[in-house]
Amino acid sequence: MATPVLSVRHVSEFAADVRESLTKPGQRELPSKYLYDEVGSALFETISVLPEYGLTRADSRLLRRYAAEMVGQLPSPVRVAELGSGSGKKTRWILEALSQRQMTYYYPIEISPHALAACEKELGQIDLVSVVGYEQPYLEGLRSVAQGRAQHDHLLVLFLGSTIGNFDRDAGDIFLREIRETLRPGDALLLGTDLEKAVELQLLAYDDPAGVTAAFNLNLLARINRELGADFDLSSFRHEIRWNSTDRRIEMHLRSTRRQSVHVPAANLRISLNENETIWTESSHKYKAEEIPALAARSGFRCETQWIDAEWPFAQNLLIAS
Ligand code: AVJ
Repeated sequence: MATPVLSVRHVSEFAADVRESLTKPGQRELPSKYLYDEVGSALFETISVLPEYGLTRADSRLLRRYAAEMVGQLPSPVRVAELGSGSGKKTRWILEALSQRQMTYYYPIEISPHALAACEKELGQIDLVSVVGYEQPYLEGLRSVAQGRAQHDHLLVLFLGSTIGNFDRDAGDIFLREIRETLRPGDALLLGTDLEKAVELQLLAYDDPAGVTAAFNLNLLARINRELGADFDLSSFRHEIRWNSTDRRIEMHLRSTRRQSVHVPAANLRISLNENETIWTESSHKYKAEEIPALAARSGFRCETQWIDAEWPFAQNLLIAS
């Protein structure tokens, strides 16, 4: 439960991160993990049903179609931890397949209390599945789960939805290595990665005509207004999407349409933005299926199997800790 002390810690961490990223020399930024408050999570749920954004449907399709095959390649007994479960909808297939062979323990790790509650509700009703949520950052939660298991229990870590794509490539490598350090040989990581596709499709997926992604992006400023007492004028910012072909990633920005100053009282911060200056709010790296085995090897895993969606290029990669 969120005690007052905890929420003070959350607010001050949020304020410190906003302050640091908005005052970066050169390009201003905001950390993408803050896109997911209650409003942002609901907007993302809507994005995931847009015809232009095939990523989430491809992810779920692969899990639904191949759950039995995936589970067949896991050690036994195995407990499941998920990093950033969101609503947990697409995890159902894996849990149902596993519960055919054993009592299944599922640990969603999620910093959004609202998403965590939705996930516990959605998946807590499956027979022979026990759900214990951790409202913690990914690695802290994973360490708690790993330390709490018995000697003979293996772990399956789920890192779905191409969330790895939000990390810069170097940071992604480091993050996988940190996951690996919490695991024992034979433990598994199911990693979802969105694959490179035609640039027009990628741009449209992040700049949908109905403007849902624009609202998702702008909500980050609205959240800073709500939680940190800031005075961002949302009508003076425009959603902007770029394809960075060098780093093979979509970049999401908010462009200031006029010269303006902004006050963020809880972060003790005042900034002035030039006309056309942008705040960089998210990167979504795209992958080639062939680069995953090397990525796995660099972080102490071997890539056992890849399942690729034919309709929307996306890969589920089953990595086994070496
Ligand atoms: C939830 C990280 C997979 O990067 O595609 C969707 C978030 N951002 N539209 C992504 C997102 C804009 C998304 N992930």
